[in-house]
Amino acid sequence: MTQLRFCLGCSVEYEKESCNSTWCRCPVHGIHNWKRYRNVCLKFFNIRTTFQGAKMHCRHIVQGGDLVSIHSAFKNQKIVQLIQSEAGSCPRTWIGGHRPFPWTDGSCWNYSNWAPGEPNNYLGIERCLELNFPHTGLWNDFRCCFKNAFVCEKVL
Ligand SMILES: [Ca+2]
Repeated sequence: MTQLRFCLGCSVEYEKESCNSTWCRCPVHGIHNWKRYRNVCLKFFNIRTTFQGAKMHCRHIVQGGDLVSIHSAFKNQKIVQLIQSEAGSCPRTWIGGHRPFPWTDGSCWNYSNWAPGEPNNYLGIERCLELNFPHTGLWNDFRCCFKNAFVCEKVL
């Protein structure tokens, strides 16, 4: 059963109640080994770089690319699953949130999965959003200059 979740002023997020654990091939010409999740193509980069470096990489590697934005618990779970399958672990990973937390791709902020006590903006310098800290699947605001792995997304 498919549920439509609308977000005013932003794109429509399609959610599915049941989870198919297999990934579809991404149909975008010129990018290889990207995974498809509903209407987006995803790629985990197990390369440690700054938030800005990660964002620029996503934008340069494919037209319309950006750091991934997450709008549901289901998608959060899929991203964690992607990272685990590619890395064999759950490293700290940049996703496309930047204080005051609209997503870098311009989509609306309608979901979050902050770790307890986060976002704490520790020392007033935590402006970027990482996944998998302090535990798998949870979010933390952190220093943008820290070097993390990252996940890119391209909307189809
Ligand atoms: Ca924090």
